[in-house]
Amino acid sequence: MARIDKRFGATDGWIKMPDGTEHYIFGFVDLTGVPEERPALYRGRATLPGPLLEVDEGDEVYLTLTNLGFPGRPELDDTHTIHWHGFPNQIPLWDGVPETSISVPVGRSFTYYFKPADPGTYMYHCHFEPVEHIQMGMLGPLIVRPALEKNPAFAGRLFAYNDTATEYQREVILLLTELDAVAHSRVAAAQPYDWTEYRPHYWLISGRSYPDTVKPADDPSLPGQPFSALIAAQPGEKVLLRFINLGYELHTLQLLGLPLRIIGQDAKLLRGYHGEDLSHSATGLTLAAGQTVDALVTASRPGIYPLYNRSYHKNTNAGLTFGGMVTEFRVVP
Ligand SMILES: [Cu+2]
Repeated sequence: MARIDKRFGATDGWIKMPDGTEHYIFGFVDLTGVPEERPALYRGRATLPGPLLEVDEGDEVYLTLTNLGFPGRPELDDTHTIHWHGFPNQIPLWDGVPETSISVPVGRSFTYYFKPADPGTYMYHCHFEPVEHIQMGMLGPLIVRPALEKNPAFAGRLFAYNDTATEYQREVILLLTELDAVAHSRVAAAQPYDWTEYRPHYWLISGRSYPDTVKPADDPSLPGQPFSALIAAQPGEKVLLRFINLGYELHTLQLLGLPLRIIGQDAKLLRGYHGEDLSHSATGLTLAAGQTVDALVTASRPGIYPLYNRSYHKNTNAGLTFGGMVTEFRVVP
């Protein structure tokens, strides 16, 4: 365990869809290590999703949030927070629910403290006007790595949980959201939007719509969407897929050709009261909004295996071309 000091900025930005359209977002940027005179240079550079927050079980995490304001909406003085969704040990002051703690005004900073006790896959999001701020992009993945990895007997090996049966060689985060282009354009133009009329046009994995999902991380054509959703492995490797649903819809995903072993849900290893192994084999999985699922897949033989949303109307870019919540699992020798 160690002391971890991180700093995120809250600001706005733009993302692109494969059809060439651009969409205004709110979001976070990583300011960790940025000199004190420079954070303002990160205004307008939010990414979707926000930076990966990755810590070890037992770490003492100090996460400072600086509100950089919205260059695209300079009149909007919304405050922001960081809420660690599904974290059971939080003190209300640092839980990020603005009604019961503190939210951060433009130009100010606040430091959150977390001491993670339970490994697994989580998510964080802003909790100020959350219906708007989450859909606008103020969200990101959060991973707590198990203490087992620090055991000298297992040096250099990777585990999802404190159980040797959860060993893997590669991991991919698949963070699911949707995008209502009308809502985003109305927010960009400072117009009201009735969120009960939410109706997505794009379905995203880690901020991207297929075929952009399989482009590499930090692809220069997608500066606001730095995360790749391509799953690439060599034959025989075990791949941990960390599914996170931070959209507002229920999503059912299917992987064709390679069985999934569902080992964890909502940052809990699937074990019964008496330690029974409740992990199970599946061809697909369903995630409600706010849920996470950990699945192990053995890359048993070479090939390209599609991972896609079983609701076929979500396999599209705005209903015009094939795309959407689709990616590829490539097993290459
Ligand atoms: Cu916010």
